[in-house]
Amino acid sequence: MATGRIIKAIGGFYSVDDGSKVWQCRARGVFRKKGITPLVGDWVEFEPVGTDEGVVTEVAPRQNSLVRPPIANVEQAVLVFSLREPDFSTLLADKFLVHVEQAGLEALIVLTKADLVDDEEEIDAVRRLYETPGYPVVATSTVTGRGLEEVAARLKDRVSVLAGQSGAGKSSLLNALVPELKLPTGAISKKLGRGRHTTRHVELIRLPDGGFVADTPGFSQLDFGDIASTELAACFPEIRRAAEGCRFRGCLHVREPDCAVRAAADTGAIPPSRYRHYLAFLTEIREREARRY
Ligand SMILES: Nc1nc2c(ncn2[C@@H]2O[C@H](COP(=O)(O)OP(=O)(O)O)[C@@H](O)[C@H]2O)c(=O)[nH]1
Ligand SMILES: [Mg+2]
Ligand SMILES: [Zn+2]
Repeated sequence: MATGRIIKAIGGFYSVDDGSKVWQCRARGVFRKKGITPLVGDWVEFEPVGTDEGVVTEVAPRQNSLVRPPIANVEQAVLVFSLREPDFSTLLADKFLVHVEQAGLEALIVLTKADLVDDEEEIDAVRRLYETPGYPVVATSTVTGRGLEEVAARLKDRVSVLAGQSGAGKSSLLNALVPELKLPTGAISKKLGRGRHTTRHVELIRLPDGGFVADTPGFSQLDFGDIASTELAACFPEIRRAAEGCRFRGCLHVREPDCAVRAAADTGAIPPSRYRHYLAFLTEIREREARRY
């Protein structure tokens, strides 16, 4: 009996990485009966057949699993935002962060294209903004090499999924971390068309220093579809903490009396933009809930 991690799944075939080599496995029929589909990211037991094939016999309990992309045991979301082309948007960043929190993942914010920014203070301001909720921020450039070592260190020995809008620099960043990858970037990747990419299987890419990154972007839909208005505050760590001081348990931190969140936003202890985005997302979610009931 051997153990490993599924790094690729195509049509009932699973590539299982045992730490030193990759085995081509099928899954035992019992999984189908039990309603278990092995996922990329799963830790499994398998029975070797010959020198490089095998049969998956056991799937270890999952820490978590994402639906899109379908991956198990992801630990970290790497949110990739460009500082320029397009400009950094705190609204977009906060939207992604809510989805990361909802999925129960840790977040790492990677700012790309730092070579296009003249004023270093702009980067420091983003770093300070996300210190309050507690998200690490790394400024990078694939042109100058800035920040790449720190990103590699933060990805080491973990399973991460990249997220971020098209053009943010995700493929460029992956190419810089894993040189033999040679993913298409920029104009070339757009020319290849979406169809090819959206129908692709999910695969975990092994990082040179250890750890894996999913090769498909996570959180492609940012519509708050599965977040309830009562759950939103918990997706902002600094609001979640401040809410312990609110007078009412069900406080939504809008206009309720003795709201500790609103008080903290007034003093700046909660960054004003974060509180503003909380209110904007809350409105969006409540409108959806009103339509539904
Ligand atoms: N100046 C500069 N341009 C970059 C950097 N990273 C990516 N780009 C450019 O940004 C565009 C989009 O990059 P790409 O990696 O394809 O983004 P993706 O859509 O998120 O995968 C391409 O034209 C890249 O050459 C960077 O650090 N500095
Ligand atoms: Mg890309
Ligand atoms: Zn409150």
